[in-house]
Amino acid sequence: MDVKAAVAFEAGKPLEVATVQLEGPRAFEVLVEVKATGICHTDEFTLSGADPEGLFPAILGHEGAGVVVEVGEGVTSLKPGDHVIPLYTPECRQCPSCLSRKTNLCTAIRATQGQGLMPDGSSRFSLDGKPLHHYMGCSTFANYTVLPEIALAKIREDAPFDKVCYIGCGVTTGIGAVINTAKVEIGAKAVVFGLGGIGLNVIQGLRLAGADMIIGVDINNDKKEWGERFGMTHFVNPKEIDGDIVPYIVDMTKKGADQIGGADYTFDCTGNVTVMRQALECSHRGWGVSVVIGVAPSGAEIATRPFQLVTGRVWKGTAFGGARGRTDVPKIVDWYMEGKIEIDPMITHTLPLADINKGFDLMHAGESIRSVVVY
Ligand code: NAD
Ligand code: AHE
Ligand code: ZN
Repeated sequence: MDVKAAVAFEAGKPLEVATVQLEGPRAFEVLVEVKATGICHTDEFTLSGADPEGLFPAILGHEGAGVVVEVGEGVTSLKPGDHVIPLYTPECRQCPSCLSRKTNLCTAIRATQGQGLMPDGSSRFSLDGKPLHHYMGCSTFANYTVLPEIALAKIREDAPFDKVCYIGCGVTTGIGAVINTAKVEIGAKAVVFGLGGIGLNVIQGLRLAGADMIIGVDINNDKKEWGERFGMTHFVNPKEIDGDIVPYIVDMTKKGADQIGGADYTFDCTGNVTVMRQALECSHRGWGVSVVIGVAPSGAEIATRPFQLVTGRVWKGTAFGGARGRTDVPKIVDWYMEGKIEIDPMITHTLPLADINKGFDLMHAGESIRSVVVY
């Protein structure tokens, strides 16, 4: 069938909206009509050419929501008409990783997903007979896409697509990093570096978890009001303080008898490896946990003095907030529908597919939190 897609032909070039061809679902695959998709910084990261796994030409997008149109042979858990959220971290419930119960990083289809292909090693998308790569197993910058059954979370039908698409990445990543990865407890002191589409969800996750002190750090002062809107208690612009941010934050967190200082939990939501080091080093001696969420460019590496770890700080990372998509995503949709978490105010811009590049421009300019394309 012919579908409308924003194609990434080359790294560093704007997307081009085109009619491309999509093959129907093969065994254990599902054809989905995408109703809405968010634009995440990771789409920009791959489009920029900084992603070692970036492949071109490709149909990017991994933060969608839509409706099942057709199911391939052998599909048992979904039927036409079901409302779904695509999962770049699938949940097969059978691979050693899923069965370990220690990680959400299902390995069933990761190898082909990283090659921009469906699990059988082929692409469903093409243009003029030449294959186009899938992206993160989702390719939501197209109004129809094909995904493996294990990469779709079935969600309730009254949830608005143009809001819950954000649960496909940003919301789940931010809230999940707090709840699943850091396991933040009531009364904790936390620092969030980077108050964009992910960082603000970390902040609302910290509010949900009952953190006492939530320090937000961003180089853009406009983010102060945004952070406060979701529960941030203190704001720091590293460009506006004297000296290094690490002792500055350690000082801020000193309280009563605890004159060592440092946060119980810190989160990097920037993808900047210098910031990742600062986040680790301003966590508390003996027990501080620092979670890397940001995705760093090809070749970038993190560094710290091993003494930072010897003295009890823990450096962790999280993908998709540690969430098991088919199990957890429908619950997060319920939290949104029940008013336990907020999404609407973070969706600052809604665009038609024809204007998708404006969404990237708004992100570059720091003017959006999330732009959502509605088909
Ligand atoms: P965004 O562009 O919306 O926000 C980034 C924020 O970081 C901006 O507010 C920016 O001003 C701030 N910032 C940049 N440099 C900074 C610095 N040196 N110090 C402090 N603040 C700084 O991006 P986003 O969509 O929120 O994504 C954030 C990061 O998370 C990206 O690297 C993205 O690729 C990554 N990500 C990871 C996962 C995961 O599963 N691990 C999921 C989604 C996104
Ligand atoms: N391909 C990159 C890494 C990109 C990356 O880390 N992706 C995150 C999700 S970001 C969503 O916005 C992720 O889930 N990683 C786990 C995985 O299996 O991809 C690289 O550096 O090679
Ligand atoms: Zn994302």
